[in-house]
Amino acid sequence: MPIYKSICPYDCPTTCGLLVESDGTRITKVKGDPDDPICSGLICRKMQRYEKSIHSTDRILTPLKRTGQKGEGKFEPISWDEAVETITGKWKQSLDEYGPDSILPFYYSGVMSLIQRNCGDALFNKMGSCQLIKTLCSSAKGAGYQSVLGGTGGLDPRELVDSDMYIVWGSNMKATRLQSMPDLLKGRKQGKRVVLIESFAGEMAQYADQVVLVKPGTDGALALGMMHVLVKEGLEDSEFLQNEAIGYAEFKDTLDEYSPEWAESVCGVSAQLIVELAREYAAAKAPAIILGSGNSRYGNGGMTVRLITILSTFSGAWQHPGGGLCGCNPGMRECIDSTRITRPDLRERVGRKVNINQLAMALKGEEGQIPIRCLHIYGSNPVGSVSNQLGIEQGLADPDLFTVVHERFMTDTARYADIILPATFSVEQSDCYSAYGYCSFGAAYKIIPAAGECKSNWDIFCLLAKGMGYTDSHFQRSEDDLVAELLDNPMAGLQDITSKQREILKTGGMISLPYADHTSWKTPSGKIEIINNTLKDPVPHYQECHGGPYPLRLIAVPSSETLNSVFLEREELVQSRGAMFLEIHPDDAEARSIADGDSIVAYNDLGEVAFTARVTPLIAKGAVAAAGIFMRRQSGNGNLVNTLHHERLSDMGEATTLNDNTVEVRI
Ligand SMILES: Nc1nc2c(c(=O)[nH]1)N[C@H]1C(S)=C(S)[C@@H](COP(=O)(O)OP(=O)(O)OC[C@H]3O[C@@H](n4cnc5c(=O)[nH]c(N)nc54)[C@H](O)[C@@H]3O)O[C@H]1N2
Ligand SMILES: Nc1nc2c(c(=O)[nH]1)N[C@H]1C(S)=C(S)[C@@H](COP(=O)(O)OP(=O)(O)OC[C@H]3O[C@@H](n4cnc5c(=O)[nH]c(N)nc54)[C@H](O)[C@@H]3O)O[C@H]1N2
Ligand code: SF4
Ligand SMILES: [Mo]
Repeated sequence: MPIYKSICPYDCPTTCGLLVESDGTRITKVKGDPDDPICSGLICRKMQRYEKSIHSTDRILTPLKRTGQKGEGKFEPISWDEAVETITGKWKQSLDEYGPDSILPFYYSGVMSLIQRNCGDALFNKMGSCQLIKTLCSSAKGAGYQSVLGGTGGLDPRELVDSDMYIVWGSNMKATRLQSMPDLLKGRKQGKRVVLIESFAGEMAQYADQVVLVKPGTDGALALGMMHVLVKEGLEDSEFLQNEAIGYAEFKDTLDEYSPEWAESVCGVSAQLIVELAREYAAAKAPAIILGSGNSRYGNGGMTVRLITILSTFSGAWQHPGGGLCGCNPGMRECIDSTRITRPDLRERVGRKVNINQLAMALKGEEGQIPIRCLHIYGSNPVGSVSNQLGIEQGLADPDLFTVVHERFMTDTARYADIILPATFSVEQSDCYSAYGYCSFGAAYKIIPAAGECKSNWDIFCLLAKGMGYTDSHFQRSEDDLVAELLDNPMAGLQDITSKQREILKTGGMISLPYADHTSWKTPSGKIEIINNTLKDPVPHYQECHGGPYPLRLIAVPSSETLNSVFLEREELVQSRGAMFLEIHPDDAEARSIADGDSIVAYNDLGEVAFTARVTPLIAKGAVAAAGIFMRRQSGNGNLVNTLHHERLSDMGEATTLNDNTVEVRI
């Protein structure tokens, strides 16, 4: 059976290369590509049976029109002609009656390949519609890091082989950074220490020499406490900081107030442990902090990441191979010109800005504001993934709202659509891929024809553009033409690649790109910016998260079995993930007479969610954690964890604060 190169399209830092076996109409087998420069053939369990998803009998195969109530999930098949006519008819009417700000495009990370993810922008730019601020994931992390190191590339995980100590700071690497686990395990065998700083250490505790449990949203206090110790004991690399950083002297003076005892009172980690951790960190020559995104999803998330980034410079670790910070911005140079996909030049007016985390608020609208009349969702399942589930459902149920969803499966969001358009899988389309966690880039081409009447996002937007009467040549090309154009007009990141690598991109596969230079500071000043005068708070300091009035801090973490709403069609993965669990510390459980396995309810001012209690000492006291996104039908009362999430934003990056909510729990 012929074997083709392909690439994993999902929202995961690795963007693994795949070998896909196909008879020309069906995919029969999928495995990791051993020649892939990143994963070397190691892929997660989810993608090892990718063909089960592609050929699932639950797939939506034709355009559908709603026949029941919104949310009920009753639809009937219609032709593409009818679908396009209905949608463009509604858009034209809305443009005439209310103007372009009544139309909201909504997408996020269902598909991460570059054309299929971003191609709707060109059409909505042409239309002049609302503009979505896409900050559902880790924008606070990016903003915090950049405020100190600008565009300086962080460590590529492949550089971790040279580190001599690992601080895994809020990352469930086994679930979300699988390809770095072998290096971590090997390093540990060689005697390199692994310290895990977590609010919920469930899956990673077994791989760490030391587990430090921190109260959610307080890592900034821990970082400040450690820097206090470094300075007090003269363990910081003051020569490096004086030469390479701006504001070191001024910041150093402020550290006096952040004693380990103060830090203990904020983050719950004992002062003694903070002192030991700081000494251990300073004693290592090339320690790597492997930073997840969890602790950035707070009202103080930008500041937290800023402080951790500053800590990473304090012992001069960046000067040594393997030392520094991993998890932020490894590939620093653009590979392709994304404006060839998004076409900002087609936009003639600035549209109303809508933050993705505030969908419920936008649909509700305000007095005097133009109402959102048309919502176009693709590559996203906001009912499960965006804050304030009940508010979003209320908005989607509005009879005056016309909703289109491009989907592969009947998600809880698709159930509210007026029209559903059937979407393709990665093997049924062509595209370019850029890994966000590594220095790598790839291209993969269509292997099998689309199932049923499914179409790629690109093809759908071209059809809709035609239906709108837009004659721009952009909308008349195939996605293969666009892939070729992008590769023929490379940006700086691809300019030095070899002819062999160029050939790989033309035929399909991932290529490795050079690591960043970690000591050439790509900041406006050319230095590490400990003090940054462009910020509201030039001098970094401790900042509280949003918090709330309820006694337990709720965090919503990724599940290792699924990936956000992707793979919910896979019975074997859903089964092994199990019920909707809420992890709770034994002391907090006992105080509420909760036993392991009890049915419990978590609640706050936004609503109530039914969970099964899992009592574990691996979660910080005063915290509860819910892993994974579920379907409404899998939940005891139809409510998912994001029912309990407010729509508040982070301090930097206008990002989600989905970990920054409080609840009470009862039997
Ligand atoms: N299997 C799987 N893989 C995935 C995903 C998935 O859902 N499943 N999601 C994908 C996506 S979209 C992304 S963005 C990445 C996810 O990337 P991350 O968000 O980095 O996810 P995790 O690796 O689970 O790390 C987050 C960790 O932060 C911890 N945490 C939460 N709050 C705090 C805090 O205040 N302090 C500290 N120290 N820790 C805290 C949580 O307990 C959790 O273990 O992974 C991607 N890969
Ligand atoms: N409770 C909780 N909430 C979370 C998270 C969490 O861990 N827990 N994680 C947060 C994070 S980090 C992120 S990034 C967001 C992700 O949130 P979203 O971007 O909403 O991602 P998903 O929930 O996975 O929904 C993606 C949908 O896209 C569809 N899809 C996949 N490929 C294609 C395609 O080619 N075309 C089209 N049209 N559709 C496609 C999939 O079937 C899926 O239903 O969720 C956030 N919300
Ligand atoms: S989900 Fe992540 S680990 Fe799994 S194959 Fe895709 S990129 Fe690799
Ligand atoms: Mo994400």
